[in-house]
Amino acid sequence: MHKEVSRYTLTAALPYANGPVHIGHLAGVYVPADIYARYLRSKGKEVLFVCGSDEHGVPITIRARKEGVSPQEIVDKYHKIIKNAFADFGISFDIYSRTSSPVHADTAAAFFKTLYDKGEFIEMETEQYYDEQAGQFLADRYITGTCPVCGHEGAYGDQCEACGSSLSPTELKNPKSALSGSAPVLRKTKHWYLPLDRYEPWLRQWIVEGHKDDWKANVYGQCKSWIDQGLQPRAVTRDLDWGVPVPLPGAEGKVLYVWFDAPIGYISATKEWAAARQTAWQPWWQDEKTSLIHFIGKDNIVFHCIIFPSMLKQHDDFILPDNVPANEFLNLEGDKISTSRNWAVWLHEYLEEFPGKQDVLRYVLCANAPETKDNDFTWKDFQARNNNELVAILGNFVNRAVVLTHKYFDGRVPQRSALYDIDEELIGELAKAPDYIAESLDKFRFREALARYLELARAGNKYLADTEPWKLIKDDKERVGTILNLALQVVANLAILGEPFLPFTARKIFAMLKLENQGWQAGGSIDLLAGDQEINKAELLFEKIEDSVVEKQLEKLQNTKMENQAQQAAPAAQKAEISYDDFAKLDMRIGTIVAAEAVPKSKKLLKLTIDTGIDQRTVLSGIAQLFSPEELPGKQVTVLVNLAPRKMMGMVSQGMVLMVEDADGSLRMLVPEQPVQNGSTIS
Ligand code: B3M
Ligand code: ZN
Repeated sequence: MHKEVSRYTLTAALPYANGPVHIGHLAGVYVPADIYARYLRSKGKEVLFVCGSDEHGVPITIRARKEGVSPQEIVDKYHKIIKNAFADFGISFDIYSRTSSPVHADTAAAFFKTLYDKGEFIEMETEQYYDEQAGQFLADRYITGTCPVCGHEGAYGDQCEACGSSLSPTELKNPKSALSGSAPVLRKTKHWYLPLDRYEPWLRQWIVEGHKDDWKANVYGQCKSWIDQGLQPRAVTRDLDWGVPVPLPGAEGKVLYVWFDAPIGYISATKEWAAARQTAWQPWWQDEKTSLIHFIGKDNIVFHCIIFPSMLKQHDDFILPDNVPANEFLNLEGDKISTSRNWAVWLHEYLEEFPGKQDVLRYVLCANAPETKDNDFTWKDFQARNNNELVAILGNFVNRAVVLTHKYFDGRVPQRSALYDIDEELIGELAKAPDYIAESLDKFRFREALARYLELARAGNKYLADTEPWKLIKDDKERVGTILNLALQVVANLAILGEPFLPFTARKIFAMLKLENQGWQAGGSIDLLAGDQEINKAELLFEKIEDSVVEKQLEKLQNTKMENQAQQAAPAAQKAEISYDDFAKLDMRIGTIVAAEAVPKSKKLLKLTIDTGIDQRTVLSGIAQLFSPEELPGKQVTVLVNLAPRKMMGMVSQGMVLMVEDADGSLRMLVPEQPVQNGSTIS
């Protein structure tokens, strides 16, 4: 980005108010966004950091149905929980708003109306599924049926979770409404579409050519492939009774599509913030010198990089995002985080179990952030990072410097005298630290920034270990004074430079040193603390986490797993009887996987080449979540070899790998207990 920037508008994805937030949210979006916001503020930049609850859309109505309450009750409940959790973790939003607010309804409706009046929308009448018993049109998620690709019976109107194919509701076989269970009928309905196809040349120029070098590779790659595949008009309205009403005559019963209104929520939140301060909101969204940056998870890329910018562009008086540093996903103990399976570490629960340890979680999530690929959170790693890094390096160093100052100098910062080489080395390292860390932050490389920050604490720790002031104190108090002076200056720097990452810890260090945060630019200095200045007693920053604590957390997860299994419906009922001849028609054999590769655009499928003993053939199998392609060659599997070839994702699958479905829905491969010759039959 080469433009002159005089202020920053930072947005963090608006979480759906349909459940509490967990570590995946924090690691993917809110911790990096908060670090960035704090960093810019520390640099003296003008920053507005906005967020709020996303309270519209089908995710909310589905949750309400599940809990048997109204959508309003759902969003009221979760808005409060989410807002508190963010505040508890020090996520420093300037405003945390909500999309059910009146200012948002007005802002979103006006935005729609402006585009409508400019003739930007296409009006189209299509046929959509309608539930006659429930008396309403059905959102994609409210329709289930048999997947046309893999035959899975519980596929949704927008996606089959078994094979990963993205679907449209009319492709489902035997569609059923989730509202009443009845078969839906097709009815005509009118909607407004944003003609993304028309914006393609502009999008190509703006993103593909314009942001090749400054957007993260994962973000740029996704955008480019969307654009290369050709964009389609997108409906921006829905037949639903929950949302912002479409502000047109004759549009009763229609609301704005949640992905149309939600990003406008960033603007509404800004308006609300500005109104409360009686200042203007416009500079934050309409001044070319404002840098707009969206922090999101990877599943929101298309909305923030293609659809919302197109809306802003057509509105014609808004700035566009300079960057959209989206992250990948965080897993938990090797398994995808899932709200419905309660496979998560919930923020409010963490705080109950680890009171006062917000920074430990912030630290671990940043150190492990899924920046370039999906990553795994494990309790063992949490413990190791706490014990080996926060306690042993950062905490230990700060503690030693402060304790020794009290022991030898009555709690006053000693004066410095002659400097030795080892001192100059430390000073050199300190001097470069602010730019060194900033270089990573400016590129949204938060893990790297944190590692560089820890290097400074490590250098301080090593400095004390090498100079051994406790051995010198008897003979050379003056030298010890120099050492502790420098050590304390490093401690002060650790507070300044650590504040974006570890705000609670930084506050404690500032209090110990009786120091104000003078901001990032003051970093690198060895004159933050004046000689003879009094400091407070050492306060414990971090404490060791014992094995028993980690084991308790693992046990909790294990219980979740077992509860999930117990909750699963009873084993499926026995199917209709068949004759032996029916069975004998199945040609099932053991084969060996000779090659495996990912299938582009499918999260579930892998393309396997299997030696069946009869031939080598291609079989597409929905096991991508279970295995990476590298670990498969050489494994034996059971294959139904005489299943009619089927086309999936543009390839032909000649057979089916047999799988076992566990009670919790997880899949296992069915393999012989000992290797057998390829082609061996099952009977
Ligand atoms: N609520 C989706 C999500 O939580 C959506 C983000 C809106 S950002 C404008 O992943
Ligand atoms: Zn399927």
